Amino acid sequence: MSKIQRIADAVEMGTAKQVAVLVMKALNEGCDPTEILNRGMVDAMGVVGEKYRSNEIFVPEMLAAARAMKKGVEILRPYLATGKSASAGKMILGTVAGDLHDIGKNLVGMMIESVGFEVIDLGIDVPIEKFIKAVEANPDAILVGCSALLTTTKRSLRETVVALNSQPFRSRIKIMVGGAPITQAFADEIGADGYSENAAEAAELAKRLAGLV
Ligand code: B1M
Repeated sequence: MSKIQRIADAVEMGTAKQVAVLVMKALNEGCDPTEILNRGMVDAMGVVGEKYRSNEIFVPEMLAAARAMKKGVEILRPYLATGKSASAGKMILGTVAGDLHDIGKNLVGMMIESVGFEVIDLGIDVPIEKFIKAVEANPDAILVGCSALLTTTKRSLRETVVALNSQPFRSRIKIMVGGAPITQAFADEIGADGYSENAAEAAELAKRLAGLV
């Protein structure tokens, strides 16, 4: 069995300590950090999602897998982030109200930091007012990123973007959105400035929206 497959199995099993050991080992043996992340962990979470959908596993197992992936991402973080100085601008980021998923949002934050932005992460289940207050409290913020993972929280994402769009600070910020049920068409419909499908694209989009490329 390959090293990457062992990591994927440990993520699926939700054994965080084993994930930590296997990720360290794979890095020491020269595996590509992006490959570990995508093939070892993101793909494994896809399998976990499928198993949940077909009632093979339930929420506690899904939670254990999420904890295991987070442990692996913690170890990968210094290898994925390039450590460029934070000079590209400031971003406010959060998962919208009603939604507790944060692995994807955290990866997006990490990738955006790695291209030089300072990211203020408001966390999960972020009410509209908290996004607004954060932008007001950070007059140098130029980007707001909102993540939504549930079909049911697409509505919350819409309400958040609509509320941000009506604020006096709107002209100084760009809003980017993402998450598994979100599409470019939905982003356009709710009045966001940009959408990206994954964390790597999110970093490129952030640079574009900030006028850096
Ligand atoms: Co939940 N969950 N979950 N869950 N969960 C999904 C999303 C689901 C698809 C599983 C399934 O049914 N197959 C399903 C949603 C169905 C739907 O709405 N269409 C689901 C459900 C139903 C639920 C609950 C309702 C279950 C229940 O309680 N009955 C519940 C809801 C809780 C809530 O939020 N209110 C729930 C709970 C949970 C846990 C807490 C147990 C746990 C989350 C733990 C955590 O995040 N800390 C969990 C997990 C782990 C998942 C799955 C298995 C994995 C999510 C994940 O981390 N993916 C997920 C199934 C799946 O995705 N295959 C599932 C890996 C991650 C890297 O990908 O998050 O898509 P993703 O992020 C990507 C892109 O989307 C994009 O870039 C990221 C990185 O490449 N992206 C952005 C994300 N945000 C972005 C923002 C951007 C740009 C790009 O700009 C700002």
